[in-house]
Amino acid sequence: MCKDGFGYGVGEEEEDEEEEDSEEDISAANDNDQPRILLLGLRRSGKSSIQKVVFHKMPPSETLFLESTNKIYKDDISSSSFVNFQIWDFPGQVDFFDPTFDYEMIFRGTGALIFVIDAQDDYMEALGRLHLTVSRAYRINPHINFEVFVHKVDGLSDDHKIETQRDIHQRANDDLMDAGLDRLHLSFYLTSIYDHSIFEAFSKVVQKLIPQLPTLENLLNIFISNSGIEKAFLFDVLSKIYVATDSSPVDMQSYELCCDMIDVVIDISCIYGAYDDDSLAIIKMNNTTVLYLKEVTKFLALAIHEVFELTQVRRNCLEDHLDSPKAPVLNGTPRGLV
Ligand SMILES: Nc1nc2c(ncn2[C@@H]2O[C@H](COP(=O)(O)OP(=O)(O)OP(=O)(O)O)[C@@H](O)[C@H]2O)c(=O)[nH]1
Ligand SMILES: [Mg+2]
Repeated sequence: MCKDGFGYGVGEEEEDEEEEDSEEDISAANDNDQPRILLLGLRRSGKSSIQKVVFHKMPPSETLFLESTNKIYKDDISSSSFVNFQIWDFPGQVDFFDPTFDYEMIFRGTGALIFVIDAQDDYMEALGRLHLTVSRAYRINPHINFEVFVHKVDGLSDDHKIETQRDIHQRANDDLMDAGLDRLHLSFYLTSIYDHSIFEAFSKVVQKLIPQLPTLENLLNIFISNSGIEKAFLFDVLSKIYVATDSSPVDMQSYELCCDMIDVVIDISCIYGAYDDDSLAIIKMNNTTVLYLKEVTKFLALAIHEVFELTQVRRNCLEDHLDSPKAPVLNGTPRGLV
């Protein structure tokens, strides 16, 4: 198990706990220093759906049957994922004055706070809650990354999406200015569990928590410039979060193709054998697009989007690059870089 994966704390192995009682659990959780990502927002905004779809491969349509969360649900994903952190899914309408929740302790160990707003609903109440939540958390820990998911945008037209994000952005920042919290920075994302936008947004949230990101980006830049390929992603296989990519702009289509490829490879591995150190897959889409997936560690894979025809010569050349000692990140665990 890759217990010493990325993250700014190395956690102890924890038992896979399902639901837990707040007071006791929170103090226990504070005993380890795994970075924490909190999911907060009003009831039915989509927090549990996000956590289930991204980290537990739940099909989006099944989230219709999720019950309302009534206790903090802590999900330690480090045993099945490269990235070493916990996701805490909160009940909607948390009461900051409830003495059983020690928010001071919770926010102190938090790396990112994701506030989910249902964009298909009236968001005025959510904005009030967002302000209360982030201002309280910021006073306790100003180093938290504050992320706002303008969620369920699948039901909105493109124009409506942009306008909703702009309006939420404007109102939330006005509220912060009025409260003298102009140094509190909020990042906004348009998300839906019905497409890849939720994985993209989560990737960006997670990347901010990876101190080695510039090194990884640099290595991927060197890799693509030496091999002449279009785009390379380093993926956390379980969640399809990309831990790093080269610095050329991310085109959603390349990302989606690489995500779909991971699904295909994992499905085939499940049927015909384990996904292991030597796993390698090449999918030729048409004459100009080739996808290439190379296992790096048990939890990490390098996905490459190639827009030239992959001849045998070119394939040998790519494989040489992948095995080159000049590309340690692609040729063993990136932990050696830390
Ligand atoms: N259209 C759409 N519906 C979504 C999306 N995400 C979640 N939902 C639906 O929103 C409803 C509420 O989802 P939950 O994940 O239970 O919401 P929650 O924020 O965890 O709610 P509480 O636990 O009560 O706080 C479910 O019916 C989901 O199917 C989305 O991206 N688009
Ligand atoms: Mg929930």
